[in-house]
Amino acid sequence: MSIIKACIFDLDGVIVDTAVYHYKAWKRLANELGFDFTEEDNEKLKGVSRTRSLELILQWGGVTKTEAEKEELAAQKNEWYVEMINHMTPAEILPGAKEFLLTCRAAGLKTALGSASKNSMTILEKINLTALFDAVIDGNKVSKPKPDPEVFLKGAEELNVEPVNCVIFEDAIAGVEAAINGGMKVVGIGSPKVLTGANLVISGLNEMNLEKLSLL
Ligand code: B16
Ligand code: MG
Repeated sequence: MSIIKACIFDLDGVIVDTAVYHYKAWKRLANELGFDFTEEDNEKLKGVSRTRSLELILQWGGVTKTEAEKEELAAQKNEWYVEMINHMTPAEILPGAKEFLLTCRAAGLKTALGSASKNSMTILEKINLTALFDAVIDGNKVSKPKPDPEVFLKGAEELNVEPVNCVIFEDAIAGVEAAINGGMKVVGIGSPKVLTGANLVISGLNEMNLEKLSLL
């Protein structure tokens, strides 16, 4: 058991399901390049950075591109993605996420976002949750992708809380590993078969409460 002073949340798959929009935009790009990929393949892109996602997709399609072309393709995908997230509303917040954030804050716990996405601020504003985070660490502030713990360690630092007193909420295996690598507690959101190594696995934040937090 440890004393939890802060909760750090991943965005996609924990607070909102932006994976559907990422999938639509990447699929459109792949289709324009003359190939397709499945929703099952899309699972492998969760929590993975934009650059790395593009590399994986090009590999699946057997397509080779120069660095300059890759930059253009990533920018095109992001343009389509941003068009979609600009239409997001608070109705898209995943069940229990807002309630648990409020519970944490009412209990005096600090809250932060720890996401790979460079679009996190836009999403938080669209879903009207910006005010519930004491710190936002996203793809614009980190150089090393998960499973490197950089994103979460920066979150702990900005909150002025020791890593050992932080719990991370993550849906991707690379994110669970990042939390462990940072010496933090981790609650996996998804399947216990996939998120091995997490201290607790739940299907969504609607299953989380302060009692479960105190038992970590
Ligand atoms: P962007 P998370 C991740 O968000 C997504 O799961 C992943 O699919 C995406 O490629 C990545 O953000 C980068 O997003 O293109 O908006 O910078 O799960 O770390 O909140
Ligand atoms: Mg995620």
